[in-house]
Amino acid sequence: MLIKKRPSWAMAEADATSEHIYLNRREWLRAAGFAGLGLTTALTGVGGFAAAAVAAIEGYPAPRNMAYRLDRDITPEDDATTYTNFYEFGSSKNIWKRAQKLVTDPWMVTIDGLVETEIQLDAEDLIAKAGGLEERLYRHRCVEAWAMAVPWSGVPLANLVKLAKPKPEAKYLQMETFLDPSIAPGQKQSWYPWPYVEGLTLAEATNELAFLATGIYGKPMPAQNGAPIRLVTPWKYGFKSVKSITRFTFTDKQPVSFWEQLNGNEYGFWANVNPDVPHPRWSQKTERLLGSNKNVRTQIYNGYGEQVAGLYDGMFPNDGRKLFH
Ligand SMILES: Nc1nc2c(c(=O)[nH]1)N[C@H]1C(S)=C(S)[C@@H](COP(=O)(O)O)O[C@H]1N2
Ligand SMILES: [Mo]
Repeated sequence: MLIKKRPSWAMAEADATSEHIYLNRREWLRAAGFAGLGLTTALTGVGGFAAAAVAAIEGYPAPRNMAYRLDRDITPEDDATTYTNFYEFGSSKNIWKRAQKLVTDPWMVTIDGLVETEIQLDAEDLIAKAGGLEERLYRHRCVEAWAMAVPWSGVPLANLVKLAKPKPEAKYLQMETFLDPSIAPGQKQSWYPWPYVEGLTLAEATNELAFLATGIYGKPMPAQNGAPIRLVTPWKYGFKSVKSITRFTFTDKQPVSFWEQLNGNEYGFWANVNPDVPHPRWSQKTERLLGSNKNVRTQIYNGYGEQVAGLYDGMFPNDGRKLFH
């Protein structure tokens, strides 16, 4: 999970934006008080680790992990925070004002299912225990063929998996959004299978790219982008990146996601980005960049094949499309 080398799509040192703190991985581990410790050691040594992590989580902007950079400009903040998909607040892109009703502090999170001990804790404690914040630049590709590139702050999802101590039978991690129709008008629309649910295999959840984001653009996450914690899986279509998570359930059954329940022919479990597998109703060859509205070619696994292609070796040899629709 730690970074070995710069992936092929990452650019040289001086790209991306200016105002953020640039630290390499070793420097930020030192800044977070982990110098000389493997992360595993840090996670198990609860006392000293917790203190260091709390100190690290306090400051936005979080130190940028330079292993995750971009080959394109960062999307203007205004575009990424006002053009959002959050069906709990309505099916249009323009729900950001309505989403401000979401109260995200305190925010109780449950970790349950096939784990050694089920736990409930506040999102803040969870993030502190999961290692403190870092910032990563990731591309994001919605299945609707728009795309953005944003700086997320958060922790690797693998750290939560480690904390949760899943039992050997656990094969999947299911994640669930809050359910409260009194603040989220979309949830009064009973034809949707609320709450929003998504899932990953444990191999995917512990891949280095899978990220639990708590912030964006160097600040705490705005409600409309999925405060206080949301998933980010940049090699998959955006709908996998479930927002405002309240429950992480370890299970031996493949989760059936919100969109899969609604229309399994269009939105499958895997949903890996592939320009050569069209959505049943439109092409996935290109994507429109929020902000500039330029169209660029879509890349397999959204350009993250080096990190994730190995997860899928030998699966569906006669029907590779299953991984991508
Ligand atoms: N709970 C929840 N999570 C969600 C959605 C949603 O409607 N509800 N929309 C998904 C879709 S389709 C996309 S593209 C991304 C959008 O993230 P953004 O609005 O922060 O760009 O969130 C995903 N996570
Ligand atoms: Mo999406």
